[in-house]
Amino acid sequence: MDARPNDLAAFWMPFTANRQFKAAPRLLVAAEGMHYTSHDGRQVLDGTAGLCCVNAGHAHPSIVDAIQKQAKQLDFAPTFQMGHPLAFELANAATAIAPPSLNRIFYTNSGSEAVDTALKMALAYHRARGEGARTRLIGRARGYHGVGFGGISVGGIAGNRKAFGTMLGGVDHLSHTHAPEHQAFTRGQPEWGAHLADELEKLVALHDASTIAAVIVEPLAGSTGVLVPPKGYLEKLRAICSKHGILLIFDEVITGFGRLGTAFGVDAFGVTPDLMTVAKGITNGAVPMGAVYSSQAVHDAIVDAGPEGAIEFAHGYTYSGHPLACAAGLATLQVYRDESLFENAARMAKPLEDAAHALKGLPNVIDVRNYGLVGAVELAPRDGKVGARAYEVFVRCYEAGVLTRQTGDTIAISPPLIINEQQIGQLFDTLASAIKVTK
Ligand code: PXG
Repeated sequence: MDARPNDLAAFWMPFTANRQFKAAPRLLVAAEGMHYTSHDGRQVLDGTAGLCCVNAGHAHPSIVDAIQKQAKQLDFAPTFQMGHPLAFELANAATAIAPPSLNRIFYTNSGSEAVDTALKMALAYHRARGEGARTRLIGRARGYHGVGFGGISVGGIAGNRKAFGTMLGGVDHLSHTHAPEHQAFTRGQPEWGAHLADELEKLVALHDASTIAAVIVEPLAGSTGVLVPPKGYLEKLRAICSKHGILLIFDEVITGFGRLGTAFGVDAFGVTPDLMTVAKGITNGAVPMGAVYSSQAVHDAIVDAGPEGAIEFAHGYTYSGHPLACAAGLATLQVYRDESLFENAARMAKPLEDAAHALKGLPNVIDVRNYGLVGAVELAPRDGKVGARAYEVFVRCYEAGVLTRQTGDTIAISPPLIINEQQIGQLFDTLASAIKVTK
């Protein structure tokens, strides 16, 4: 057998410049609290909570303990026509911290699966109510909803769509809300842009409401480079959806579980959707899990339809409600509560805002955006080489002991919710130094 332990060729890496990475790899070998350990033995401050998922910090003892115990107790149990107690317990605990109207939850294994599940729920809901012509789905430019065919269809990032053919038919998009000429260097929510939600009325006029199933947006767009919703924008979307019987889906895969200083974006912005997708922070990233929160109205319309004894919603995954994920999820929610981590995120939001906006005036910095524990510093792109400047800044930060995320020419920051002011200082000082020396 050819084991090739140090050969990097076989692993085809996701969302990675494979050739570039394998020429100069960055490997993480351990993690605890706010830090990773790199393969060359350095401590690296985690400015991104892994990929926005390790909200309670790495290797939290009670989460580790819960997973270990569960692996021994019940490694796997089906949730198709069977059940196990933890799946119900987590459903109760997870709905208890959500808006009261979102009191049903369906498990998936990732954010992408949660999105595709929510889109299918929307279609099934209208069909069950005798409005089966409502099949059109509306997303938004620059939206990121994972990588399933449903998610890339409603998503709005060209690079994630262009190689994959025609995707789902019957999809339309709203404009994104980013307008630097009106909003650059805004702290928190921009004043300008609520009117962009009126585009939904135009799409209703074009297609007729009777053909539209749902609108899906991230309350705060993450992957595209942190776009904070303009004041009044989400409220308008909600009102237009309600007026026309269109379901509103919030994709809270990043914004859920404390990222914005509240349990969900719903709480931060005071707007409640009919369906809400989550993942990442639900288990602190320790075991893969995603979920869709549903209103009782959507649930009941589907589940109460059809004959007794028939499967109402022909959808699910082998690992929906996996025991290890449920154990991790229950322990994670307990840690969030016991350690008041959403409150700490809210407390640290202002220091993060101040530290981020202090970078205004550095070379090539064209915008700074922030909300809760999410920050973004956008750099001017180099001629013909979008992303190259920010990539160099990202590598410099990593070499100087701070992990950031690069998306296009934006450096995004989304640290674990346990971060303190001194670590926020280290993070942004390192970022500032990297920006200063990057031509
Ligand atoms: N919806 C949203 C809003 C997301 O941010 C997904 C769906 C897909 O989740 P899965 O679990 O299928 O990857 C995401 C994922 C980043 C970053 O640094 C964000 C994501 C993934 C990787 C990196 O911004 N979001």
